[in-house]
Amino acid sequence: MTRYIITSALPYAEGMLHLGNLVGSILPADIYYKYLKMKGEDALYICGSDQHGTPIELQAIKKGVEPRDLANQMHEQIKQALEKFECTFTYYGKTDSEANKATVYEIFDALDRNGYIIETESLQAYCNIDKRFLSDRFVEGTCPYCGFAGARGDQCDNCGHLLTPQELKEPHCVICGSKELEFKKVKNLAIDLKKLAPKLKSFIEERSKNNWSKNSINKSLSYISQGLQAREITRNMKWGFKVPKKGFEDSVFYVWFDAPIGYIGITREYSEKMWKDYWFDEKSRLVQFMGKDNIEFHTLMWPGMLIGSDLGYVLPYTIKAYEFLMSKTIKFSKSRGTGMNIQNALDIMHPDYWRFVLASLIPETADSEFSIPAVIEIVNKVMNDKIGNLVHRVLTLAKKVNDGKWNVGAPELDSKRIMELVESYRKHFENLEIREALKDVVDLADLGNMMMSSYEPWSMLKSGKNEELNALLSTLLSIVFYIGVLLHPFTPMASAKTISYFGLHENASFNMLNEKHEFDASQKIEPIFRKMTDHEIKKLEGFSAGM
Ligand code: B3M
Ligand code: ZN
Repeated sequence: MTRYIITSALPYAEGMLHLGNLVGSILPADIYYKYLKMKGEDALYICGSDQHGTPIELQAIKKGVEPRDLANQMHEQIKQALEKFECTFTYYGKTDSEANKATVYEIFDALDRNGYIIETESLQAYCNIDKRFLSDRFVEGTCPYCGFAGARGDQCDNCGHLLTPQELKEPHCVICGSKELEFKKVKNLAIDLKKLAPKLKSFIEERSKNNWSKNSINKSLSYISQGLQAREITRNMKWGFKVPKKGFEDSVFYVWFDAPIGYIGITREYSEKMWKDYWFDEKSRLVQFMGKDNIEFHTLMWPGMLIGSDLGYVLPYTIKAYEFLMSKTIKFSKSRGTGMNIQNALDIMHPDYWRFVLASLIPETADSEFSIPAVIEIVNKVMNDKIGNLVHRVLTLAKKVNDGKWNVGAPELDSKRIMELVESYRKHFENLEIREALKDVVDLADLGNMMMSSYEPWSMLKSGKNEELNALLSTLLSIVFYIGVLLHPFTPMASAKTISYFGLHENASFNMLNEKHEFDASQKIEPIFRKMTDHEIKKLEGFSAGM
């Protein structure tokens, strides 16, 4: 049986996540993982906190605490919030663990042994006011490629180009704002991506057939054709894993070296016993979800590390990168720590609602716009009017007719159109088109609603057309049952509630579709979704941009 390792980009443990972090990697990964489990696949969902890096060190300095304490504390908060969001990680670990450290050292040693680690001499920014070296992210300036004024020293958020601080025009220190920067010579270790380029090129050409998002293929190939350069993997900082090499005792590994290895380290932390079964099986499918700003690290640097180490780790099978969720009307920014974060979102509505809303807005191929009217529309018109009402009306009617005795779940009896939609849902999931898969569920509800309005079961009941009514209701009940099962990856609670009316009290699975289930008429029929209340809308509006 094929083993799956599903990962989503590891969020920095520097602040509470916002909805963009969720929609751009964790949520689609979680939805896909739930789908795989519904199919009965052998899958792990691995995520966790990216705890190293300078933003955390800096925050700790400002607060006068140890970076490790701060990162662990944030880790707990983020983990809890994500669990409340009904994310079912196999394990949500952290990069600052002994298991990860051991893995980082093994991979580093192997890379060094195999001749892929080279020494570089470069200039590092030193702030004469703060009297410290500044990591790339702590230098900002104007991007030499697109002219964007707020470009960071590692990457331009506007055009996506990777940068070095020296390339920036008008560089300044982010801590104190001064331009009193000096670039001093420092020694670092780098991974020789230039030497790895031919292997990386074939890796991308071959593996990208497995449903990679277009942006990840295009970006990676374009970087390769521009010519890869050695990429530094050490930093002149204190917070991080110490570099185990003579002459580098004062350096730590660069956060982007130990963070992707964290996927392995976290699995190893989860289970010493089975991590190797997944990571060293060449048939394992490593499916990685991330935002588009993380592409290059995952398609070049990370596979470069794995290929160069030659230790037998499985390489990424699918790289799925998303565009961004934007909002003109609602504030959310993690780096600035303002606006609505996922904790705030949970204070407004049950996670099922957010999961559905966000899944409808997953920026699959272009940035998508998140707005207050869009949220209200999806909850009221789609979740409540289309799905919730249908489920409620059909179940209520089923209780009244036939003494509430019904059997559902025999596909041979169901209409072609229903089965087509279920097939389309599976196909979309197999192609990682998650937003489209949700649309299939909505289409199924549309089908049910159309049958309701064209055949009017209530008037059949009044006029005593029992046979027709029974046939109609039996199909409608099937539709409701399928909706209940297929909703599971998106809205686990509404799914559980819906299938509980058919006597099922475990997570939905595709197997359930092949068996007959008796309708449980003893339960009180309650709505699975409802409209947003004025109070909820008011709370949401509290996060309007400009407030
Ligand atoms: N922490 C960046 C981010 O949170 C980074 C991802 C690491 S994935 C190995 O967007
Ligand atoms: Zn400064």
